Amino acid sequence: MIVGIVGKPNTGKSTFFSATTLAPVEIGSYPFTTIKPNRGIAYVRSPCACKEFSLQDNPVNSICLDGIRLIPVELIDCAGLVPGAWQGRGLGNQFLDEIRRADALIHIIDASGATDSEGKLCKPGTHDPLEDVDFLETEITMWLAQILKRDWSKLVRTVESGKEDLPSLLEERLSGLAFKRSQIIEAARKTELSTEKPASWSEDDFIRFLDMLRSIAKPMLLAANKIDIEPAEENLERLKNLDHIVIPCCAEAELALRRAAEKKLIDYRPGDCNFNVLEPSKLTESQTKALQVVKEKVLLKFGSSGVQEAINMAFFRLLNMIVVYPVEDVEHLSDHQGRVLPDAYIIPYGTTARQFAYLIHTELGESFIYAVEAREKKRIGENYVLKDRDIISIVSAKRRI
Ligand SMILES: Nc1nc2c(ncn2[C@@H]2O[C@H](COP(=O)(O)OP(=O)(O)OP(=O)(O)O)[C@@H](O)[C@H]2O)c(=O)[nH]1
Ligand SMILES: [Mg+2]
Repeated sequence: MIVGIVGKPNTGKSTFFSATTLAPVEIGSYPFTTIKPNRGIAYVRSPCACKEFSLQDNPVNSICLDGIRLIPVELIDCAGLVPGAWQGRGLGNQFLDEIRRADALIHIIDASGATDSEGKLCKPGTHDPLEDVDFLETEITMWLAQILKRDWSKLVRTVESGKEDLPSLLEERLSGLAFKRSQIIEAARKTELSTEKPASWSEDDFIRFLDMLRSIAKPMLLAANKIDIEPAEENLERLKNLDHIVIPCCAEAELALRRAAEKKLIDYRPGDCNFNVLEPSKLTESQTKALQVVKEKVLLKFGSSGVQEAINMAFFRLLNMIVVYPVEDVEHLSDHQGRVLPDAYIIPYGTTARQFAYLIHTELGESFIYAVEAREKKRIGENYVLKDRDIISIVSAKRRI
């Protein structure tokens, strides 16, 4: 699963991306700093099972920092999108193409209203960030409409002649966008449109359907960035009235904290609500001051910089994913080499024990016999639906993991 970082230019997308991936990407206070998308690895944060069992773990596919498990996930930092992009304005369709592969979107908003609709700097508070929410959604929907419009009447004729059904045709036509048949059916159901009679859809119905499909297949949350600049807090309250998850965010603060932690100047883990200065003598006066401002204006006020929370929300809430630990030995929670809780997988909720076995290794899925849930030491069958933070051992005809 991949999450796209999207929004109009100059809102802090690359700052957000860099803060979470620690990738050195270009950041600038002007529109279209990013032209080619950046791809990178960020981490979701989950309480590690090692703490619950008072064990010293040996993480392999993920990281454990003092009982907090950080599990790698993929992010794309997209180029900025301006109104009319679907008609080719700004970087136009190139941007829209980048979100094809994204399963969910984090919309970075300049909550301080210090950038206009094209991303040019303006006096804080002069642009209304609520407009940006509407515009981005419209752009994506209109882009979809444009893709489909070209051969819509042909699709309609094929459906009405009874040769093929609309969900299958649309899934095929939109395959590059990773839309699932079930999502297409859900969008039609929620908009009360008949997939058997698309000829009866008005132009308005067509757009309503695509707008619903977009919200189902590319779910989005809002990161109210630049929360450190007045009047972002006021706008945050207004953004919360919209029908979205909204997270106050200061990407710049997170970037400064992560960089200071990397240099071992402070003790800080992504998502923490505070930090400790480790080596006060190594900090310059202005660094100390800047960190103090971050602490007072962001961390203590909002509980975190919001960056990690946005990543977690995107994977755990928008994409409904869970964390599962595969082990071999349910007594010691270790693998065949004796490594304790080596791996943590992030997988969609609804995954069964057998499907999980397939995810680890095809052979393990094929020769699956049963699994054991480590907390209760209970035997579970192939259709057991895994829960968040389950620790399971899979017993197969060939080997045990
Ligand atoms: N005050 C403040 N400034 C921020 C914050 N996040 C980013 N910025 C600044 O906003 C400007 C734009 O940052 P970028 O990360 O390049 O923005 P972008 O959205 O990637 O821009 P494009 O690539 O042009 O679309 C830079 O000057 C950043 O330092 C924040 O949380 N607070
Ligand atoms: Mg950028």
